[in-house]
Amino acid sequence: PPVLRREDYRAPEWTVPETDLDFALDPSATRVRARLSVRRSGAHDAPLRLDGAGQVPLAVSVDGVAINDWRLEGETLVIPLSGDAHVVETEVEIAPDRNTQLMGLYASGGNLCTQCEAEGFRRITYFPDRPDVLSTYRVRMTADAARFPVLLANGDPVARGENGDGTHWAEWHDPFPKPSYLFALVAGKLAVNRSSFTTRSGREVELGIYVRAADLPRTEHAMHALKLSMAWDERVYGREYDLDVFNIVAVDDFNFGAMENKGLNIFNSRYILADPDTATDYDYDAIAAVVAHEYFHNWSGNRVTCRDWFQLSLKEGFTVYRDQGFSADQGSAAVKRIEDVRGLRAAQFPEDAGPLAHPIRPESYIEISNFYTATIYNKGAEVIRMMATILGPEAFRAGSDLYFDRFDGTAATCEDFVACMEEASGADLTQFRRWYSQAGTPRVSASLEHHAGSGRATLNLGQKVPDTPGQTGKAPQVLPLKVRLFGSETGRPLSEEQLVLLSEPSMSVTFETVTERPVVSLNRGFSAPVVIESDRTAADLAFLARTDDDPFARYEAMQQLMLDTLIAATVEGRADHDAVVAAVADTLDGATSGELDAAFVAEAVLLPSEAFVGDQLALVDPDAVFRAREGLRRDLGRRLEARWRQAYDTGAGEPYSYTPEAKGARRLRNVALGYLAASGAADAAQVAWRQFERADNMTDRQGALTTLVNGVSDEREAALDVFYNRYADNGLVLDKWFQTQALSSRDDTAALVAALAQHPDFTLANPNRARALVGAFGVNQRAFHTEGGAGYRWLADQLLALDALNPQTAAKLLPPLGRWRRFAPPRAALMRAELERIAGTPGISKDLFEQVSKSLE
Ligand code: BAL
Ligand code: ZN
Repeated sequence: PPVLRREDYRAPEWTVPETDLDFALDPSATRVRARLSVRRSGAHDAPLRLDGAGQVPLAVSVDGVAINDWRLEGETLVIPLSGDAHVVETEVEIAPDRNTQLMGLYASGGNLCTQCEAEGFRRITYFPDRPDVLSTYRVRMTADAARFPVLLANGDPVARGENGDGTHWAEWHDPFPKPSYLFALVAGKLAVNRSSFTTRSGREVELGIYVRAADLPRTEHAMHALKLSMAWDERVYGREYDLDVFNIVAVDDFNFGAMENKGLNIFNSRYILADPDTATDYDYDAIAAVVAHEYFHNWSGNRVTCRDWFQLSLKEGFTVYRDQGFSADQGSAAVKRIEDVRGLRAAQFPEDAGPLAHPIRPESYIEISNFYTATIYNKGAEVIRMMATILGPEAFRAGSDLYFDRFDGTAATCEDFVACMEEASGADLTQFRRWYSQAGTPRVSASLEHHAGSGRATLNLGQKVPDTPGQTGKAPQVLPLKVRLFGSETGRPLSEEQLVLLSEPSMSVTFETVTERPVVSLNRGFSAPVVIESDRTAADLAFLARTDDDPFARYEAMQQLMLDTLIAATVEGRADHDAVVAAVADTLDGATSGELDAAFVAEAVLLPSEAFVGDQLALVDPDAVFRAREGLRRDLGRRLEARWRQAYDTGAGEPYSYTPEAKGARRLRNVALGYLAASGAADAAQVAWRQFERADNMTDRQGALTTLVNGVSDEREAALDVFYNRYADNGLVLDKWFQTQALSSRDDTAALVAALAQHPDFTLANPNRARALVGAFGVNQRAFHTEGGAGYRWLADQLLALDALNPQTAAKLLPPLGRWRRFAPPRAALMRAELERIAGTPGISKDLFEQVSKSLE
């Protein structure tokens, strides 16, 4: 398959100012008639080229006259045109119910819906399917009135009516020019939760969340989040909604989390449906974040879109940054930051260190679907965050206003965004731009010298950006590092917080009047997405974990202490747990005394994941990492048993409520339960079972199930049965049932997962279900790397089967196999062999081909 390169970008030869679509909807045979007004752009005599995929033209006409001098080049429809402006009409037939890729128009749960980003629109009709061709859309849908009573499309509804033959029709008009990837339609039997929002200029917006009738009671949280998002974007970014209606539809079969189609967001139902009985606190938070994210795209993505797909982070990085800000404002900003950094380290750091590493603005791709990555999204958000940190809030907001103002209604580039930030602030971001072109997680070395006599302390910093595939010998980047000194004797701050811009390979920062031995708090708030290598001792880290006034830095010191301990245990078999036990005890006491909030404490006392520990090692020994981590967990459980029981009992028996305090208490209780079980306490399974049985909410029920599933007990089997039977008709909760088992730390997880793939409720056709079992297994480091390579074989088999249905989802689940270089033989060889088997399978998709071939390079 061809490789597309950023440098090859050319402006479109033809534009399409207006698009009229007419759908005769039917699951097995939908007719699509498209009427495009096209205009020649620039002086050239090139024909009109329209992208298509999977269909053939049934009719083509120009200015109302049928033509037959069109041709197909591959799947591209080429139409010779003599003038500078024409009306081109095409007709095709497509079969939504045979669309298993879930790109274009497809069937889900008896309804019809679309997914067009990035290149799904070409599977619906012939069109210049690229984000820099913006068009206004008028859409008419005709369908069986009984089967598809609801007909929705982008924009505002214009008219609807009956045809007298059992069919009905509806027409929608979207006045905002948009690229084809934002097109959407939905037809089906759906109930609606209606509400409204008045914008700050007094515009009344009708809001609707469409779901299956039975799910209607589970839409309130999403509706609330939507209104909060609309108000937040007005207040924080000055962005107001622009149409008379804003609709959301939830569907069960969806490749992404959700999609920001103009005025008609389509969501994976897992990011809409919630009630206390079926959704965890984590689900509630994720729903609010995704609702906000899609809503915020109305400006950062829709009003200003991307010129080409190499600019994807322009809208995704910025929008993730925006949704993170929204979520931080809804509860504890510190806990939100900790969660985001945990997520970055779990998904993006390994990507940046592996065969699929790419800059946030990639230079090339084979299949753009493979670039909806943690790097584009989450590292992209970190890059925006660094700009905000460097410029300060006022200048950043001025830059964002300028960007929206200048590029409204157009397709822009990352460079346009950075240039607006420069213009509004007067800052020079020339070197900062390297964040867009260089992949890899920078490594920062830090050491602190103190001269007691002069009262001077010197912080020596160095940076190195590691080599990544295709990129070696990189130039230094601009790293904004927030630092502060604390006195190790008094615990007092010895300096203000300072923003250090490390832009050279090395630099020194001097602090005066440092009257006692200082300890440095570094990269506070995770101000730069880097790895810090410092000479701080275990005692220094324990000190910061206890005293730092930045909650993130406090968490970070604790994590580093745990990580150092786990690495020593893994590599040297040295199990000196004293410092960690003391720091965890202190932190738990902070919860008891009320000094620290429970949600923070729950995060702070969690050990780094096995995968993250593995990421620090030259070669990963999954069994040694597991043993080291379990050893520390057991020790923490045993030596602090009384404290865990106390934490567990705090707030026990309180009826469910969804407040930050109640959420924090549930989180800490479930962490405590995990440690209690790790300690080997004789009553742990009974305690978990009691929680499971009495729970009045999913957070507690699933927390108990997770603990039980990690062990061997009668309670485990009983809980799995009860859970399954209770939720047999709720797909989203069954996903949890599969996922919890796939993430289990039991020795026999690989075999249990293989057996679960034979369960009647398992299907690869539903992406959520595939991710719940196959995706979760791939990130269960110990289970996936079970000796002998059975896990590798099983994953490869699943990927090949899934690729035949849904290439996009299959390709996203490949990375665990691609990390073979990080493992010693025989694992590395076994993993490679499976990659080669996939690569050698005839007919694999270009999605999977790209991932597998890069992983083998
Ligand atoms: N644009 C794809 C889904 C999302 O990032 O919102
Ligand atoms: Zn997005």
